[in-house]
Amino acid sequence: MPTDSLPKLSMFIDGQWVAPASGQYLETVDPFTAKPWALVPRGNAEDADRAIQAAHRAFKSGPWGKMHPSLRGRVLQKFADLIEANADELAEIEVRDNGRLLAEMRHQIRYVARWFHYYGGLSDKIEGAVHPCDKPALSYSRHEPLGVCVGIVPWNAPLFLFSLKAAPALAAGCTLVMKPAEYTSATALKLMELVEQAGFPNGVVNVVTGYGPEVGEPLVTHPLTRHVGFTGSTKTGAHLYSLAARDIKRVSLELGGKSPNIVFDDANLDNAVRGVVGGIFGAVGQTCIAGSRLLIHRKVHDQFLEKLAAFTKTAPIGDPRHKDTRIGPIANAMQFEKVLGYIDIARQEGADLILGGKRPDIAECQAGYFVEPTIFAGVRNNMRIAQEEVFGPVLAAIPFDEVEEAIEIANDSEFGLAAGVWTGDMRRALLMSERLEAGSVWVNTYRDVSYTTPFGGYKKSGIGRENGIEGIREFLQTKAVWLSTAEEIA
Ligand code: TXE
Repeated sequence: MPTDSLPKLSMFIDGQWVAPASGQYLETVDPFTAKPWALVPRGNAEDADRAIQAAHRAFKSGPWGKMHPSLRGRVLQKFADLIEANADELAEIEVRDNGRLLAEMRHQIRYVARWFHYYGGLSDKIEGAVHPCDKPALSYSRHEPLGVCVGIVPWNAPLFLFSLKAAPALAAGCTLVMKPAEYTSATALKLMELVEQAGFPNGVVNVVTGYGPEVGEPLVTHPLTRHVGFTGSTKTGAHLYSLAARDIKRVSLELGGKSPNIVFDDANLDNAVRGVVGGIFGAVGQTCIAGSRLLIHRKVHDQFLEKLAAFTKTAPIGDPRHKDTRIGPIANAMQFEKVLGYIDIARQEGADLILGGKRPDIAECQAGYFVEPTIFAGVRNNMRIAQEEVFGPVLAAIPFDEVEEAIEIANDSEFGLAAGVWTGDMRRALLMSERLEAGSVWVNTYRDVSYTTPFGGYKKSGIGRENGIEGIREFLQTKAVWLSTAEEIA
């Protein structure tokens, strides 16, 4: 039973702070201490309906849909300024909820503001077209907002993923109902204080909280919902896709990955080590783009693994609030158990554990959900550890001899979110970037994402693109208009 002494948070619907219809709350837990620190409203279908109705009213009869895009853009940019000004406080809350490093979150939340600056600037630059017409008519097209959009986001980067969905949807003129993950709802709710200050009309941005099937699913199936933007597991994404299909709703899905990071023998190995470590141990491996498969050219295989293990060992593990910490806890108990389970699976499959593989023997890491950075060598690409998303600090190293072999292994995955290539040969870099089946390919770098650059998956990693100009198109629909110039209709 949730402890009543903890602070109770409220949902934000139609510009009001509201309690859940159920009267029930969930505990949200600090993964460093494994102790609850706040109570989050346990929303249900009734709350979902209130939020969708509010967003629908705001779209249909409120000022948002009719506001000139330049003015909408100004609200978004004011919101961006407020996020920047409050970044430290938001970062503290984010860390308390999901255990990410405080220094990293302070930086990430300032960066999040740029999504609202960028899309605020883009809102009045969406232009239609006049078409060369083969009839006696003027035909032109205009881009119109879809209407009520639902955003369902996970716990690994709560505010960042919230913003990737919210900024383009709002800039397009849509209204929003967001549902953060049940483990990490506090920052999305805190952000609503800034929504109030920025001057969004009531109902334009709403946040409901609680479990996916209880409050998320009714948002997806609601007849007034026009778009579902989801980031999370492929399993839940596929389920929501099928629900949205019943009413032909638009979806964008940003799902799992098993991204290869490919190191050739002509690479700058020191840079590659840093890129591989950042790619899999950054955010303790809890990123959709984690470079969780390491493909190493056999000529440098042993040398590279030695360097990699030596560098990884220097990363301090511990309190995510401490400025020197590089490896914090896993975000929640469910994920902690899952990661340890995959380490067992890899051992049973016969992979060779060369680093980590357990909870660290460090006093301050005994309460929280810590797992050491873990490296398995001798992995074959058909092992589960090479095919399934672990979403934790577990790297699977696979040797290769030829370029074609590296491409074949890299593409032998149901996922296709990202890939990294480390080489000194630009012709090879170009060849690889053409042949790799991935929505993002990084050459001599890894994990770069920007508001300017489209991001999304091939294969089971998703549908649609976030960020950049492509990102706003997800929230627009095109209307063709024909004006006859004929004097007489035949
Ligand atoms: O994910 P879910 P979970 C992967 C990762 C992780 C696994 C499970 O491998 O171990 O998924 O994590 C909401 N209707 N990723 O269980 O279920 C849920 O409340 C509507 C990768 O957390 O996908 C949360 O807000 N909503 C990923 C969101 O979906 C539903 C990031 C994500 O939850 C719902 C996270 C339903 N029926 C996990 N069921 C990435 N690629 O970034 C759940 N939700």
